[in-house]
Amino acid sequence: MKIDIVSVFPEYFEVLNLSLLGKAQAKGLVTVQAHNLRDWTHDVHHSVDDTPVGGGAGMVMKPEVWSECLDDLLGLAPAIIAADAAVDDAVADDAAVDPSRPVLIFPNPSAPLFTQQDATELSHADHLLFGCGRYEGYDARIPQYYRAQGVDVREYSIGDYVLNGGEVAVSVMLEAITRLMPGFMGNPASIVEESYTGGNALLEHRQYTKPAEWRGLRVPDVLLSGDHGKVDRFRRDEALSKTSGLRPDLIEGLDCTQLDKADRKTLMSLGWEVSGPHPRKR
Ligand code: 6GU
Repeated sequence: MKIDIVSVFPEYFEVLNLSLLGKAQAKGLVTVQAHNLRDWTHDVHHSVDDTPVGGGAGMVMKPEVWSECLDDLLGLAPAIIAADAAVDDAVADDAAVDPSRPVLIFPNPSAPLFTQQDATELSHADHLLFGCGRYEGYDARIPQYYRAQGVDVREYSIGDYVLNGGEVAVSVMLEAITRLMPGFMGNPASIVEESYTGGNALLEHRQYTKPAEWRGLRVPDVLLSGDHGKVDRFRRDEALSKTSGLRPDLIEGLDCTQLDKADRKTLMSLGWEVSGPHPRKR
């Protein structure tokens, strides 16, 4: 997988050379290149932003600088969109990735939330290009234009809070995406078990290691029993009750046909109705 990142703070991404992503780069699994947007400016001040049309606070990133940069990185020639062209402004954030098409991703606090499902989808791409906005954002015509050029353009927020720029969001998304690539993780089974994975996303059960007793606190006896069936049931029930309390929205998204008899019993004891297609709070 080839990953390009465009930012006015490319040094921020030096952290990506550390840890597992650094190892994946050394193994040749991914190449990550961070580019400085200002390298595509022509004025003495290397300016990348301008005041918002229509007024308001802050600055907006200029389309001309971005287009010179993105045309270079995507190997596209400049084009003019016809005045009567139907420009698709839809935010196609959850379509399947076609590995032969580059995916252009803009972090944006006003976009749909980035989820594990998006990370899984994007882990199948051959070329990801991230454009980090700063200040109040970027000119809305940039994603519009590249969509019109046939690029798979996506915009994502990483949560309901505001960051100063897209850099942190890009490093979050990259970590979520790259760890799902085949060959990245030492133990792929740990991905299957973790929270948010698969169609039946639940928060993960609690974990313990040895010693069985530490400072007066004991590991639950069932985990020491050696009875794998009982251990699995205990963990599954804990995942269900934890999710029911902290993230009822995830319980509402479960497919009832995927629940076994014991799951249903546990959910009913937690106050859920499980006779329909999805659980409903009683
Ligand atoms: Cl993707 N960008 C910024 N600037 N702030 C955010 C965000 C993204 N997601 C949540 N907050």
